[in-house]
This record gives sequence, C-alpha cells and structure tokens, in this order.
Amino acid sequence: MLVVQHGAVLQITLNRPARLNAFNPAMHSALHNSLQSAADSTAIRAVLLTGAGRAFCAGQDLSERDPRQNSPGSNATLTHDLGKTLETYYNPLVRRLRSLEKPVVCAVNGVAAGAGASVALACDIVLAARSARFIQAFSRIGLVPDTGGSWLLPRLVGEARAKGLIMTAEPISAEQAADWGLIWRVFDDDQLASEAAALAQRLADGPTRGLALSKAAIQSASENSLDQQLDLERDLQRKAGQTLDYAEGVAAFLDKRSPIFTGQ
Ligand code: LHQ
Repeated sequence: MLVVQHGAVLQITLNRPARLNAFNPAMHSALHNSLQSAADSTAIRAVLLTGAGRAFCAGQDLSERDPRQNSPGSNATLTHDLGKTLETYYNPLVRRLRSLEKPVVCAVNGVAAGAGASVALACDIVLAARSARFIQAFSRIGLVPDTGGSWLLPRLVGEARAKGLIMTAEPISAEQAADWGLIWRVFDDDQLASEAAALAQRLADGPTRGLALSKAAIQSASENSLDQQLDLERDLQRKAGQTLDYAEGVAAFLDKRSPIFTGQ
C-alpha cells in the first residue's frame, strides 16, 4: 500500500495491481493502520483512498480461498470461517471509515467488485473514473453482500435496485452509479486523480469538526425519527457553534473575505 501525506491530506493507494488490489491480511492491516494514524493526527484533515493500476479493488483475494487447497474430503466452508474473516478485517474497516472524524474521499479509478465496492461506498464522497465499474460480485461465488453493502446499497439506491444489483451481480458503469445516487460524481479517466486530490484538499481546508459532526448527523438520519434527528441536530449544532472555525466562518462572512479554517 502506498501512503503519502500531501499537506493535510493523507492519500492511501491500494497497491496490489496484479490482483486488482484484492484484499489480503497484509493490505487489511496496512489500511487499518493508515486510517488509524489519520484519526489520531491533528495534522491530517482529510483522507483520499484510491487504487493503483487499472482497478480500485476486486474485494477479497480469492486465491487465498481456494477450496481445492484443502485436504481431500475436507469441507471448505468449515476450513474458512468467513464470519471470522469479516469480524477480524472487514467489519472493523467499515466501522473505522464511518467513525473517522474527517472526510474520506474515494477515487474509484477502475473496477470495484465485491467488498471492494462496499469499501468505496463506505467512504464519504465517492468519485469514479468514467471507465470504472461497480460489481456486486458476491452472488457469483455464492456469498451475500458484506462489508456493509447490504445496509448501504438499499439506502443509497432503494430495495429494487439493490436486489437487482446483488442478485444478478451485473456490473454497472460509473455513469449509472452516479445516476442512481450510488456515488457523487464521474470524471474522465485522465481527470480523476487531479479532481479527487483537489476535492480532498478543499475538504482538508474546511471546518474539520463541523464536517465530522455533519457526517455523524447524516449517518444517523436513516435510523432516527424526525424528532430524534431534530434533537441530534440541536446537540451537534451546539458543538459546532463552539468551534473556532464557526467563529472564523462568521467573521469572514461579515468581513467579506474567505475563511481560514484551522480545524479547531
Ligand atoms: C483476483 C481477484 C480476486 C484474487 C481479480 N482475488 N485475484 C469477504 C470475506 C471472505 C471471503 C470472501 O469474500 C469476502 C467479500 C468479497 O469480496 S467476495 C467477492 C470477491 N471478489 C470477486 O468475486 C471478484 C473477482 N474478480 C473478478 O470477478 C474480475 O477479476 C473483475 C470483474 C473484478 C475484473 O475482471 P477483468 O477486468 O476481466 O480482470 P481479470 O479477471 O482478468 O483479473 C486480472 C487479474 O486479477 C487476474 O489474475 P491473472 O494472474 O490471471 O492476471 C485475476 O485472477 C486477478 N484477480 N480479482 N478477488
């Protein structure tokens, strides 16, 4: 995995291109550690996640799951407890992304399949190259959508489209994904990296705590009643109103200048 800090942006590039950046334990732990360092560092105010080569991520590395490698007569499903794999690697990753108090931009540079698609969708703002495809590949190998996919997909695109995507495992284009509200925007392939970097930089220059509180509000919305959400907005706005960035935002507005947010 490649991890580079550009100013206040931590750019993480999944880097197993020969396997379309499929997840193995080493990539999981490197990604987890990088996200944790982003969470812990006040110098980092946004994360940009992308993939090296022609893919974003092809999900779990299936070459490490070959049932034929089991001894004759053994049962692959007993050998590999997939629930344990999720609990050890994928579920903490989704929880880490969703609870990170900084915006996470995902630049889907190519195909995103299986858990790779779910990881992209668990990020806050998803951009994609025009040539990228999203594939709910799980049913092709007899699995259920995981890594938060079964929760996120119906919320993003509705139950009818979620079931169609999951049960057929048909790829959808980046344009279709944007039309359906699965992702934020599509860019020409040669523009994606610069557009994603510019967006991540813009977010890193933003009111970090206010953005984190906005993220929390949005993520709670689908579970809350309107009354609960109004209460939550009250509590979060109280916190946002105590930040230095709020004071700076109002002062800059009144002074007719651009605000300089510090993330405090
Ligand atoms: C791969 C992979 C891959 C290894 C391409 N693994 N090598 C969670 C918990 C526990 C267990 C199971 O799963 C999960 C969640 C999941 O993620 S389940 C879904 C797992 N992913 C998939 O089923 C996707 C598998 N890949 C594909 O269907 C295709 O590769 C896609 C559609 C992504 C891309 O197709 P192409 O553009 O035609 O590329 P390709 O198939 O030729 O792949 C290029 C190379 O990458 C190839 O290796 P090779 O040595 O022949 O060049 C593939 O074997 C390798 N690769 N995905 N997941």
